[in-house]
Amino acid sequence: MREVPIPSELVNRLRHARQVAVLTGAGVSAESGVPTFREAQTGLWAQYDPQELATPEAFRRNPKLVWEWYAWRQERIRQAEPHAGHRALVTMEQQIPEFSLITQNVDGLHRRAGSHQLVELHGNIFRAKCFSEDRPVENWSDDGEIPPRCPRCGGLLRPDVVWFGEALPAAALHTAQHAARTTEIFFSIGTSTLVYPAADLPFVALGLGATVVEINPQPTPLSPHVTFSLTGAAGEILPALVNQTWEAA
Ligand code: BV8
Repeated sequence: MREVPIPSELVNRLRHARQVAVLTGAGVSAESGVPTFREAQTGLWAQYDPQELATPEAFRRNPKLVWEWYAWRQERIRQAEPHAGHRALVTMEQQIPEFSLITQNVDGLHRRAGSHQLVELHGNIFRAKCFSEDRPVENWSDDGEIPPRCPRCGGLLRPDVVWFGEALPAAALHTAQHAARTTEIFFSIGTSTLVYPAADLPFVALGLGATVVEINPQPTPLSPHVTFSLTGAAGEILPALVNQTWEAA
């Protein structure tokens, strides 16, 4: 497959950069076969709008339905593999002195690919917490009840992800905002730039004079403002970017 040509000015800036921050969204997992948030849900879940299900109100109203939706998503993610785009970000982390990978994705694919400097802004679908205590739960007895119950207080378990209307984990958000304020180059990859406060991060970097690069097959509210707009799939563009910046050096 012909490699996508990367603007030489971007290659030059990336080669000499000390600090790089990357924000990823569901589009980075799309080529691993994990549907994006905006893609229609399939089968049993086609009738539900994710933004309706990913809320505390939905869980209070029907905890079994919400727990089963996440179990279905976990199963799809278990069948997925990180792709060359995820691996290109691992190479970037190895090449850049101060690198931050901030993800909105809850699927854990960056960690499976080998990324370490990772900030999971919206939690992780494979972790559970007690809905009553709002504290993590590692193990619980599987007596068939759905959702399972907290071994400490008997409250219902829920996925350890950030639902709409819920605050992001303070430490993760603080780290992400610091990275956006101090970075030389900010990449916004595979995100519709619609969900706040994550969607604010590229604009913070832009406002402070960072080079902002967007990688997305579609335009987003960020697109008119970026320094470089690479139109296409993360799984194609990221390996080309890494090859032309470091391998070809
Ligand atoms: C909060 C986890 C307040 C759950 C998710 C202004 C300021 C602050 C808040 C708000 C605000 N306005 C509105 C709000 C409320 C809300 C919000 O932003 N709503 C939007 C819809 C307007 N925000 C919140 O509720 C947040 N909480 O603000 O709380 C608060 C503060 C203090 C105290 C109490 C309360 C919480 C938001 C987090 C919600 N949780 N996920 C789960 O997964 O089940 S969000 C979820 O949707 C994902 O995590 C992701 O972040 C988001 C979807 O966004 P994307 O990742 O961008 O994915 P999407 O499908 O939209 O787009 C895919 C993109 O990829 C597309 O652009 C496509 O073109 C591209 N693409 C496709 N294929 C590829 C590709 N790109 C590259 N390569 C490809 N191959």
